[in-house]
This record gives sequence, C-alpha cells and structure tokens, in this order.
Amino acid sequence: PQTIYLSDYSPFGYLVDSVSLIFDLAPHTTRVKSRIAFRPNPDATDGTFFLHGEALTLISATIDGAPVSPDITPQGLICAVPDAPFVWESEVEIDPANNTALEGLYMSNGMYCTQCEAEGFRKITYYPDRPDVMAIFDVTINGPHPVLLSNGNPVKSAPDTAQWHDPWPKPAYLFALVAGDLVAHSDSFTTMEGRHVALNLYVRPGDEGKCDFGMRALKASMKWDEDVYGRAYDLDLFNIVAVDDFNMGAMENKGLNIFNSSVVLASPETSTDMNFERIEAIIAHEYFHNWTGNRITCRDWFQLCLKEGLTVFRDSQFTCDMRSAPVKRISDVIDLRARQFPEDQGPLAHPVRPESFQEINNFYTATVYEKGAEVIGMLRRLVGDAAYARALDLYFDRHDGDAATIEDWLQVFEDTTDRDLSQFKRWYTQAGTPHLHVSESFELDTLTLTLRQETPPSAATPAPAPLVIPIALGLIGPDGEEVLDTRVLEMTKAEQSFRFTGLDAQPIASILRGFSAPVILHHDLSDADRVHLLAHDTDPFNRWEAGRTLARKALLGIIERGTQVDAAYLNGLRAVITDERLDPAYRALMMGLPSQSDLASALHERGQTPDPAAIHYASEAMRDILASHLADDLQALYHAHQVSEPYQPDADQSGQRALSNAMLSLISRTDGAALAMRQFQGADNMTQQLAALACGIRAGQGDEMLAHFEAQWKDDRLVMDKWFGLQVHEAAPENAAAVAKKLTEHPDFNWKNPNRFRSVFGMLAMHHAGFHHASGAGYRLLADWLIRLDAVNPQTTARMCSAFQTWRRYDPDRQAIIKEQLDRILGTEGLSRDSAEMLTRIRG
Ligand code: HT7
Ligand code: ZN
Repeated sequence: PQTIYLSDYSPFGYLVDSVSLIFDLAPHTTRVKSRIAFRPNPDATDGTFFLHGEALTLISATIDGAPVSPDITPQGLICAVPDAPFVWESEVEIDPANNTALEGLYMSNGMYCTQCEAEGFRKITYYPDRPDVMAIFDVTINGPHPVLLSNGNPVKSAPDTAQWHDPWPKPAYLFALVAGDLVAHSDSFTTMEGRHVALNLYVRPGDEGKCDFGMRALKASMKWDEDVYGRAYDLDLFNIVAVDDFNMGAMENKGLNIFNSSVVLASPETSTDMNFERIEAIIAHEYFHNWTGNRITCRDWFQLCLKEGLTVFRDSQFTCDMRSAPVKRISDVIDLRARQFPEDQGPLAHPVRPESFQEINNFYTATVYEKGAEVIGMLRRLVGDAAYARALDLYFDRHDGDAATIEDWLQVFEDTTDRDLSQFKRWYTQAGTPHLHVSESFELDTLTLTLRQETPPSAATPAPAPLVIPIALGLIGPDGEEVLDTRVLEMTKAEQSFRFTGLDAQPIASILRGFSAPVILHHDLSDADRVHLLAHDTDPFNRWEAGRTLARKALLGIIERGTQVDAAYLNGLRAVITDERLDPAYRALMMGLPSQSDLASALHERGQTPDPAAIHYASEAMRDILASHLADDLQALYHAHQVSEPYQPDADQSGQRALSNAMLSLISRTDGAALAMRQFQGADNMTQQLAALACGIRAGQGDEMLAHFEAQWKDDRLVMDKWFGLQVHEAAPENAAAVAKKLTEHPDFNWKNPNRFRSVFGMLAMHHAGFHHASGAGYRLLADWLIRLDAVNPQTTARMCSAFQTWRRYDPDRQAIIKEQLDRILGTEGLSRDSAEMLTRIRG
C-alpha cells in the first residue's frame, strides 16, 4: 500500500469553477451525471488531470462535449485535457444498496444517505477528491422519495425531484445527499445578522418524539457561536438527518449534518443523562464546524487537527458554559487519559499533525481530536483570553474561504501577539506524552520548584525536543489558606526552576491546575499533603486530582502489597462527598475510581507487568472498602439526592442522579438488590432504570431484570444497544467473552450495524479483565469478528483493532495469544488497507 507524506503536498493542477450533479436514484443502479468546469491552476506545477474514482462504472465521459477515453485504474482516471478552461462531463453508475462500508452513497433502512469525509466522494463520481479543491455545487436529485435533500439552499422541489444550490465553495468531503421517507421536526432561528433560518431534524417515522432536545441544543449552539465567537449561520436552511447505520458519531456536511441516530435522538425514557450531554456536545460540535472546518477548511488531511482540534476545543467551551465547567474539565481529562494517553504511549503514537499515512480514516484519533484541543487550550492559556479572541477574529477574517494549514493558524497568533511560536509548534509535530517531574526545596521564606520535562522517544518522534508547557500553579498554606493564587509558569527548557519568596511556612504546591497541559505529572507529595489538597485546594480540578491520586495509590497498594487503604484518604473522601456546598455532579466524580486499564498503565509505567485479574480484584475490594467505610452516609445521600421534579436532562438534575446512583451502587454491594429493584420498577427515566439494572446484575438479580427490560424495549433499537452493551459490561471476567458470544446469537444482533457491533465488541474490548482474561477467549472472539466485519466495513473494523494497541504491556503468554490473533487477522485474504495499516502498526 502507498504511503502519503505531508512533505509531498502539491496543489491540484486545476481549479474547479462549478459542479453540477444529477442523481437518478435506484438501489442497485444509481446514475450520477456530473458537469464540472475546470481551469488550469496558475499555482500548480503538475498538470496531470487525475480524478479520483473508486467502485464506479463509467458510462460516458466528454470534454467540452467531445467523447474521451480516459485511462482508468482502481483509484481513478487520467485524461488528456486542454491547456485552457474546459468542461468535463461524465456519467457513472453505482450500487448504494450493496455499499456496506457506509462510505460514499449507501442505503440504511431504505433511505439513501452519504458519508464523504474523508475520501468517500470518489465512490460517488470521478472528482479531484481532496480538501483543497473547493467549488460551488448544484445538485438535482430524482427519485420516488418524499424527502430529497442536499447541501445549501433549496432551489426547486416537485414530486420525485429536488434541486439544491450551495453558494459557499466547499471541498467534496462536505457534499451530502439524503433521500427517503422521513419526517421533520421543524423550528427556526433568526441570526444576529437578521437571517431567518429554517431548522429541520429529519428522522424515521416513529422517532418524532425524540427530536425536541436535539433541536434545542442546535438553537443553543447557534446562539453561543454568535455570542462567544461572533459567528453567524450563513444559509437559509439547516438540516440534520438521523441515520441508523453510521460509522462514527456525526458529520458536518454544509447545511445538511448527518448524525448517527444514537447521538441525536433522545427522550427521558430512552436516553441517559450522559446520552443527553453527549448529544448536546455533538450537535454543537457539528454546528461549530460550519466556521471551523467548512468556511475555513483544511489544505490536506494532515491538517485535520486544524478543524477537529479547534472544534473539539470550541464544543468543550460550549459545554462548560451550558453545564458545570469543572465537571466538564474533569470528564475531558478522564477521557483524554483513557483514550489519548494509551495511543500516545503505544505503537499507534503519532503527532497531532501526522506526517504520513496510508489510510486517512485511521487518523481520526484521540490524538488529532482531543490532544489537538488540548494544544489550543494551552495556546489560549499562554496568550490570554483577550489575545485568543483577537487571534480568532483574525483567523476568520484572513482565512475565510481558504483551505488552510497549521502554519496559517499559528501565524495569526504570532501576528496578534508578537510571540515566536516556533517552539510551541512542536506540540503539533512531536508524538508522545511528556512527563513532568517536580522537585522542591524550601529555605527561609523561599520555595524553589525545579521542573524537568522529558518526552519518551517513539518511532514517530525518535528525538523529542523540549516543549513549551504552561503550568498553572497555586500554593496552599499549612492552614489550608491559599497563599498564592493561580498563575501560569511558562516552561520552555528541559529543566527549569521557579522561586516563590515571602512565604511564612512551607506551602503545598498545587501544580498543573485545571490540567493546564496534557502531560504526566510526577510530584512526590506525601499522602498527608494530598489529603490536605483534597480538603483545601481551591482549584476544583486539582482537588479532584488529589483524591484520584490517593485512590490510585490505594488501589496499587492493594495490587502490589495487599495493603489496607489509608483511613485519612477515606475520611477526606467522606468529607467531600457529604459536603452539601459542593455540586453533586462533582461529588459523584470524586466517587469514581481510576479504571482498570488506567491501573494497568500505571503499573506498566512503573516497569511492572499488569495482571488484569489482580487489578480487577483490587478494584472490587476497593469498592467494598468504600461501601463499608461510607456505610453510614450512603442511604442518607441516596435519599437526599432523589429528584422529585419532572425529569430534566440538565446539569443540576443529572448531578443529583449521578451522586445518588453512585450511592446505590455501593449500597447494592452490601445490602443486595432490593433498593435497586425498587428504583428499577419505579423509574420514569432511562438514567435511573439503567443504573438500577446494572446494580441488580452485579447483585445477582440480573436475569429477571434483563428479561423485563428486553420485553419493555425490544422495539427500540437504541435502548436495545444498551441492553446488549450492559450485559458485556457487567459480566464477570471469566464470562465476558462467553456472554459476548451468546449475544451474537441473539436474533437482534445485527452485526452489520456499527452501533450494535460496538455495543457488544466495543464493550468487550473495554472490559479490561474480561478482554484480557488469561484464557485468551476475549482476544480470539474479537479477532474472529473483526475478520468477519472487515469484509463488509473496513473503517469500523480498523478503528476497533485499536483494542490490541496496549498488547506489549502484558505477560508473555498473553502477548503470544494476541500476536497469534494479529497475525491471523493480517493473514486474511483480501484484508482491507484500513485494517492492514492499523494491525501492522500495532504489531510492530
Ligand atoms: N468530521 C467528521 C469526521 C468523520 C466522520 C464522521 C462520520 C462518519 C465517518 C467519518 N469520517 C470522518 C466528524 C466530526 O469530527 O465532526
Ligand atoms: Zn469534528
């Protein structure tokens, strides 16, 4: 397979003035006619006329009306063309009904829909399918369907035909088409510029009752982008369509966002609080792309973080404003450590801006998205909020309509602030998670902090250089008072000291407040100091972090030495969770323990081989210890935080439910499933029902409750995804693979539907002790199913191969079984380029 390099970038030889497409829809024989006006690109050096095209049957091709016979390969065609403006016309035939890869034009439940990012448009027609080729599209759709949608504004609509015009030049990856028997939930929004925008959320008949929340989230996003970034919507219409078969979450096609139905449809009875929060964030994310991604797009796919990192950063800001900022920050860091850190520390490590790839779909990663957003957060911290706002204004002014690069992005910050960002740029070009080591000394009235940064070398970055690290820091005195409020230290060297004078007594340094940089902090504080921070740190993130570090140490103590858990920590935790002045959602986060894979990472970092069974045992033991230590408070907290008002998916109510359900989980360990059963039976919302079901399963009452749940929800595909997933999630380690296997025999296990496949196998991969059970049953089962799925859906298969990315952490026996599975998948005849690239990188 061919490797593409960033350094090989060169512009396409032709500019596109206009594109007109006509679709005659038929499940197996859709015809696509294109008429594209090209002219030579004065900035290009290579005049080869190459159009991408895959799985297309060419019916005819002409240039300026004269038939041509291009050279056709599986990747596209090359044709001789005039050295002057010309019109290319072609007609191709495609087979949407047999497109199981869900890229290009495909069918889902009888409806047509498209997914073109990153390189799906080439499966629709011959075209220069690269993001730096931007054009104005006119689209006609013919087909016997009540709803016929494409990008932009509607021009004409009559029975069985519709015409669309998108006035904004766009790359082909933002093209979209939807056709089918759909119903609309409609509303409207008037922009700050006075534009009246019609809003529609199109869903399958029967799903109308699950649209209200998504629509409200859309309007809140439109308003927020105006208020905070000064960005208004720019078409007369904004459509969202919910689709059941979808490889990822959602797609920001211009004026026609397409969503996986799991991240847009919601109702209190069928969706959890977490679902609601995620839906709000994803709707915002896709909407925000209208400016950061669509109006300003990427020059090439290496610049993916330009739109994704910035848009994740913006959607996090939005959630902070809509809900609780500390809770959102802590949740984001938990997610970063769970998904991005393992990537950055393993064989899949790559810079936020990668330098080469074989299959770009494999680079829609936590590094590009989440670390990309962290990098923007650091930039903002370094330049300050006001300069950030000025830089963004300049970015939008200067690059509107452009296909831009990370260099362009950093340049606006340099021009706004007069800073030299060449060293900061390393965050984009170097892979690996930096370690930040802190040592301290105190003499007379002076605290000296010596910081040392070190990024482990990796295949992607063999010789990392020092980074610019913004370190937010405060000092807490022995009496719990803050003696120095938050300031940002700017670390640029491999080792650097910072002095703080005029102190009465040695304070405790609260370092990396708000998780001001995506690094691993090594700060040798005593347990007593951490308990002090848990009680007194004014920074909510570091207060939580103190508790989390104590919990991790306690768990590692159980694993390594079977030691008792320090009572000071348990008392400190009790003080926080019973403190009614604190937000319940925050207290619920305090109750969470590091995940079992986090513990495996921590052991690996200490040079030990993680034993998944021992980690599982310690996690269970720790929960028992918490249940008995907090026994006096559990019932009271559970009852005090029951919500009596009608269900609202807001931060306040969901925080109450999170806290009371954390209590229920511990109560069920000691008192059995009676309370969980009562909650299950009385629940009027999915958050309460599902939490109770999980407790019931853990307390040994699962069969009856699961049967009841299935009977109640068998016709709701999104709830049934939860039913499938929960059974794997709650399985005992030795049964996890068997439970997953049994679920694949259920008549509703539709393995070609990515949501259903992920509900079983994504959950198995995340069940640390189950997936890594010494029998190897988890590894073998996943490999069997990845082989099967690869033949129909390479993109989802390749993403799921990352389940194996941490394999070298484990013992030789496990490694041998995993290696056998990697080789078995790699040896599959006809294995996709997507999976082959992932597995080759993982195998090393
Ligand atoms: N920009 C989109 C990324 C994407 C995608 C979405 C759905 C299906 C396949 C996809 N390939 C790439 C989603 C986003 O980041 O907003
Ligand atoms: Zn995105």
